[in-house]
Amino acid sequence: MKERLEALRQEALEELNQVADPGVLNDLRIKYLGKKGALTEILRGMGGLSNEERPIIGQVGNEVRAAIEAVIGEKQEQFIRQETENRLRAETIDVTLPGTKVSAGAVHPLNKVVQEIEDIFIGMGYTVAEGPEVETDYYNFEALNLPKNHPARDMQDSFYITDEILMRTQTSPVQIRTMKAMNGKSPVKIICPGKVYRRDDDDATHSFQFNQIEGLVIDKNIRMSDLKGTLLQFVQQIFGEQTQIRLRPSFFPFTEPSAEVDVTCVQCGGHGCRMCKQSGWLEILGCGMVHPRVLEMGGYDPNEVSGFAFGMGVERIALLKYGIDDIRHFYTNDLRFLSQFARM
Ligand code: 2NL
Repeated sequence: MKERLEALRQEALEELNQVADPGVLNDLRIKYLGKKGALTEILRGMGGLSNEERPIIGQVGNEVRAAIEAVIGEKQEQFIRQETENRLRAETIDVTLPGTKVSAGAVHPLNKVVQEIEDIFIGMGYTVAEGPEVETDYYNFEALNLPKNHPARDMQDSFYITDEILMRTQTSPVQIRTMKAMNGKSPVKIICPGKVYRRDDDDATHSFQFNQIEGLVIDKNIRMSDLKGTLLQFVQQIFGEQTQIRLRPSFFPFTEPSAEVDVTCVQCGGHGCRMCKQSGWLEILGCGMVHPRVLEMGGYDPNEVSGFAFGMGVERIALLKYGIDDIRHFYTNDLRFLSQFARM
């Protein structure tokens, strides 16, 4: 029996030493040490041994078991080490490789200027108001003191959808809507940014669709000097505090009196250069005191309150601010152009 045990130890150790797979190792463990394994099988014969022989054979049996278990334990540890090593090797990353470039978008320069203008007026207590781009003839013209057949309606050829519905030609209808919604309450202090539409042939300075910002203030005792002070504040914030303004008499059907506003040239500061055609001045917006008939149509009593209004083209402000020579750059989405504004 002792010989059988020694032979089993020999056979088991030889076989175990060749194992290269954890699954096979487990099979061998069952084969030699399992409940129905070879070792148990041999030891089952111990019942027929004498009292002297039994402890000796029992000890040999335990030694054989211990020897086999030791080899299995070693093998198991070796497999775990091997597996960890393999995994680490597979997961190795080269931290010196260059990363993947992520290209981030940026706010469009036109929207940037809109946001900047909004911020300036919000800082002066204004609220931003928006409204529909498809308008009725009434809100776009009639309520602005431009009755049908008024010659000024030819000033801006419009995109009509029906006889009564058109693409708005300015953001003023938003202001009329706001006035009506206020039910005669004052003060009104709003700016209205948005897209407007005119039947122009596109060129370096014209587009059939462009962005406008209009402003409207209504309250008791609003005077032309309030308008002038507000505009001076505005231009000094957007173009720099050295900027000055001048008002030239003009005409709009919805304001009386009306004025055109020039700023000292952003390029030469007023000395005269190519940009300002040697005049030292650049026209940037139109404005005036709200016409009494417009106040009335908006639900206000012109004997109680007065107001001022102004309107500017965002593209023109952006052209001047950034020294761009063609508004078509704003619409063609060339990244070589747009990316220049990403970090400004
Ligand atoms: C320009 C001139 C202007 C207004 C817009 C306005 C609006 C209401 C009442 C009175 Cl509700 N006026 N808007 C006034 C003067 C000029 O725009 O050249 N825009 C590009």
